[in-house]
Amino acid sequence: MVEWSASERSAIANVWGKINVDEIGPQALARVLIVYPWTQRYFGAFGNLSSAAAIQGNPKVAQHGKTVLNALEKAVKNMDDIKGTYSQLSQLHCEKLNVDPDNFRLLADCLTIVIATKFGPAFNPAVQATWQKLLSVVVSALTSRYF
Ligand code: HEG
Repeated sequence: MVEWSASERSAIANVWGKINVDEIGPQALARVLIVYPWTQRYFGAFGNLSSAAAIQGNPKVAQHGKTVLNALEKAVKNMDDIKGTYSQLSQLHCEKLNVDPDNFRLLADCLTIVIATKFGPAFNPAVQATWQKLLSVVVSALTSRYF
């Protein structure tokens, strides 16, 4: 069971409150597809992913990036039961989508980089540590139905 202190809860709420899902979601997913090109294999139905510019201008990538970040909001709103919150989503990624769970961490890292770039000095090491704690619980929850 993950414990969250009052200051951790407020740091997460603060970061989340400054995130524009429609901007950060597309940027984070595009970054995954550009930096780790093997992840493109899951998005064969998304059309043109042939260059960084194509990925960044691809409306399906943008839409799915928003979907992913909207799902992340569920973790922020249910910090005391992230595993339960993502149980079905984990099963979907494992059994239907066949996504290698190592990729969850890659997405988490790209999201952190996008946020750090956007927020600048406000995203200080203490805030980063708490934010990454949240993402590591999310990654673990999304992986939980694989085993
Ligand atoms: Mg996944 C679908 C969330 C990482 C590949 N992803 C979805 C859906 C959600 C979601 C909410 C829609 C589910 C539905 O239709 O019921 N994904 C989600 C989160 C995270 C994540 C919260 C990590 C934080 N996904 C992820 C990664 C990959 C991936 C790393 C592959 C590299 N997701 C994937 C694919 C689909 C979804 C291929 C189906 C997309 C589609 O066909 O529209």
